[in-house]
Formats: sequence, structure tokens, C-alpha cells
Amino acid sequence: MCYIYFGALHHTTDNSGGEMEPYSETNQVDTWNELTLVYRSALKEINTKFEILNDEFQQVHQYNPIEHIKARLKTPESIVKKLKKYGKESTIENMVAYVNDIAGIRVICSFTSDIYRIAEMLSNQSDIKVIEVKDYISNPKPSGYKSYHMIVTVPIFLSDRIVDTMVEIQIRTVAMDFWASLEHKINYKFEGNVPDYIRDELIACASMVSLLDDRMLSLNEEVRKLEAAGKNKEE
Ligand code: 0O2
Repeated sequence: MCYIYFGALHHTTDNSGGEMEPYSETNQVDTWNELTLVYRSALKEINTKFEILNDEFQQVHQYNPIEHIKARLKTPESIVKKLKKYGKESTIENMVAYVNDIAGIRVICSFTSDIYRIAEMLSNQSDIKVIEVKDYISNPKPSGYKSYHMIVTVPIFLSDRIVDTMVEIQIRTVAMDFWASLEHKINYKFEGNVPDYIRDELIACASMVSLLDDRMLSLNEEVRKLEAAGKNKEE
């Protein structure tokens, strides 16, 4: 049997905890298929974790912090493009070593406060290893982009080994997602050369998104306070 060695950040052990040997001359198609199986499994694991947290929230607090979840595997074309951007050759070893977002999951929340709550709950799970956090909510990108990014690994239990597999998680509000989707489409349309006045308008819209998120959060908190006061009166 051949084993795939998933590079430094994708730690591979056999089921008794022993280290596996790096692979040498494996058929590239088999390797690719095995890799995508592992990344797809990692997406399923993380997706389930978020669903469980959402269900528990519903039970305990009577509301769902997560509006919806989108998961995707990066296409081979996008992987090659990213490797080119990093000045790396398009090999499977480089893809595993340098492309952190082959498996990507986007979690859309109702309110900014939910983003931090959900991120913390996931980070505290014992099988999750947080590799990197980028908080573009506290520190938005110059484009106006806001989102909370985490790179984590999750163990995938195969028949004969455990593979710690990397997943990029982006957590954002509905409003942030709306902005990011349009901005992404505009950038794509203009191939990165967006006219200044459109760029400025996008930055202005990003400020409005932040304002909207803040006001919706305050509104929600006010309603919950009234609900709690109503319940206290009944008791
Ligand atoms: P795709 O097709 O969405 O996956 P990296 O690009 O990963 O080498 P970087 O830029 O430091 O390094 O990573 P970062 O900041 O964590 O961003 C990764 C992803 O966040 C991007 O993936 C986008 O999905 C999203 N993102 C980051 N900045 C912006 C932005 O200004 N606007 C929008 N709409 N999305 C952004 P990819 O690989 O670029 O693309």
C-alpha cells in the first residue's frame, strides 16, 4: 500500500500513532483522488461541527446564529493559479504545502457578535488545531473587505491512518457576504483594474455595511432585552 505524506502542516500518522513514510512514485491521478477525498471529508467534518453548534444554540438560546454554510473544494485551475502567484511549481507536494484553502468553508452569520462566538466555540474543540487567524473585521482590508478567517486542521480518520487536514474557514455576516460577493464579481469583470470611482463607491458601501451590521445588532439586543423583561414579568 502507498501512503501520501501531506507535508509539514498536514500531519499523517497511522492508527497506532506511528509516523508514515513520505510517498515516492505514486500515480498522480490516484494521489489527486486520495487528496480530494481527504479534503472533502474535512469539509464534511467542519460542516457538521458548525451544524451541531447551530442546533445547540437553537435549543439553548432559541435562535440560530448561522444563516447558512457554503463549502467548496478549490478547482485545480485556481490551485495552479495560486501556486504561480507564490512562484511555485505546480506539483502535488507544493499544492499541499503552500495552498491553505484547498478546502474552504464559508459560514454566514446574522450578527457580528455571533461570528466571534462561533469561532471561539470551534477553536475550543479538542480535535481542532488553529493554525492562523486573520481578523478582517477588526482590521478590514484597504478594499473595505470584512470577514473573520481561520486556518485550522481537523483529523480525518481513514481505514489505516489519521490525516490532519487543513481547512480555511471564512465567517462573516449576511451584509459582509453581500458586499464581498459583489466586490469579487466587479474585480473579476475588470480583471483587477477597477476604475477609481467604482473602487471608492465600494469603500463607501463597506462603511454602510458596517453601520448596518452595528444597527441590526443593537436592534436585536434591544428586542432580546424586551423579551427577557417580558418573561421576568410573567414569572
Ligand atoms: P477565492 O477564489 O475566493 O478562494 P492568499 O490569497 O490566500 O495567498 P491572503 O490574501 O493573505 O493570501 O489570504 P486572505 O487574506 O486570508 O484571503 C483569502 C481569501 O479571502 C480570498 O481567497 C477571498 O476569498 C477572500 N478575500 C480576501 N480579500 C478579499 C477582498 O478584498 N475581497 C473579496 N471579495 N474577497 C477577499 P482567494 O484565493 O483570493 O479567492
